Amino acid sequence: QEALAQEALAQRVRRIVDATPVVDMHTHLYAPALKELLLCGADELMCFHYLISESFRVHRLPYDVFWGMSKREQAEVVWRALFEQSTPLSEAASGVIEIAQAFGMQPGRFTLHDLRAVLSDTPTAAYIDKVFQLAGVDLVVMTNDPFDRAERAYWAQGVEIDPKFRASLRLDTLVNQFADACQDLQAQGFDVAPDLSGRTFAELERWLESWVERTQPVYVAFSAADDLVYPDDGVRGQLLDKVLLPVCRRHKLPLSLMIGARRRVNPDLRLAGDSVTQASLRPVERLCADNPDNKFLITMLARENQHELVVTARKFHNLMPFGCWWFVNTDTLVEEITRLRLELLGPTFIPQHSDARVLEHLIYKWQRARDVVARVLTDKYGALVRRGWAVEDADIERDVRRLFRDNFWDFVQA
Ligand code: RAT
Ligand code: ZN
Repeated sequence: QEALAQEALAQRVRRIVDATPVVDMHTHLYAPALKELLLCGADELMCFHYLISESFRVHRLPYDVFWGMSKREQAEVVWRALFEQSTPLSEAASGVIEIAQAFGMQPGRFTLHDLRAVLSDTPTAAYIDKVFQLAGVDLVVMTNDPFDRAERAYWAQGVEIDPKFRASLRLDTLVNQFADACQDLQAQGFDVAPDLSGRTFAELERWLESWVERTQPVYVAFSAADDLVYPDDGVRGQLLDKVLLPVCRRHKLPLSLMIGARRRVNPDLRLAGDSVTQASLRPVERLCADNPDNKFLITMLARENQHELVVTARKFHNLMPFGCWWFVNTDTLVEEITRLRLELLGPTFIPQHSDARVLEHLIYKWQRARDVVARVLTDKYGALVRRGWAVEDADIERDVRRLFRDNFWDFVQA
């Protein structure tokens, strides 16, 4: 009897989770107006840096040999290593199988050639719509870097952005490599100095305001390793206090911090060469406490930081934990983190973002996120029912909408 009731509950939850469209609040996808920056198709999928790093453990090619190949050849090397010489068991490799299945590939075995045939390597409007629909996503947030020349050129032309794509301003170069940022800004005619003297702060504000105006972002972001300090009278602290936080306050924009990425631990792997580190939550605590009129979206890369992040969110309502990022975006850890968050915060967090770099990633990343969220919610609702609390479909709908979209939008608009 009880098993039957639990099964019926599981089906109700699954139906609602599947039917609720997602707002994907952090991706590396670009609106089609930004042309070649929007990646899709089989070869791009194979050249995803998560798969590249896994493939090196199998093919063991010298780095320069691999990087000297064309994208098509690299894709073939990765395919051979991970799908022919190995069973695609990892999170990223098995994701490719889910994408193929969503596109109607015959179950069984398929080749890279077959995959190239079912996926498109041109992101036409119809193809984008199809992928969004298969993924159950209706809006994605891009990661827009004002220091990326290719991207900057498009924004300078005054491109028209498809409303399914919203911008976020990613300021890693400004905050983490200020000397480089300064050179670039000087070349663009801003009167800034690496020692922050003279008109630097006013000019940085003018620059940031122009990007807010141009891109209409939903938040401003940067990533850090374990070196974030706050309060901080160094360069980063002053940039925060005198430029980023005031501009965010003025436009009611959250500041998103992605903490725990130790960059270029193996530079030979390029994008795939970054690693993880635990970080202190003290600076986040002080940021939230000292800047009550700012809002902070926080994700952390280390598994060890997840509990402390959730506890910090209990203390500060201007902190919104989001996503299970990169190395914690695995079936096991997403489940653990989602349970932890639900048990300590109720449905007041953002369980996942996709971090999609290739359009079709949306499909498997959200399929996986839905699987876990449905599993955890079914378990928690089942316990409530057994304890004598009725759970209606309308309750489930409200909770899932919050988790997949409203918590983000309400926070952005607050
Ligand atoms: O997960 C990733 O794709 C990483 O390469 C990073 O880009 C990370 O998500 C980031 O936004 O820094
Ligand atoms: Zn990312």
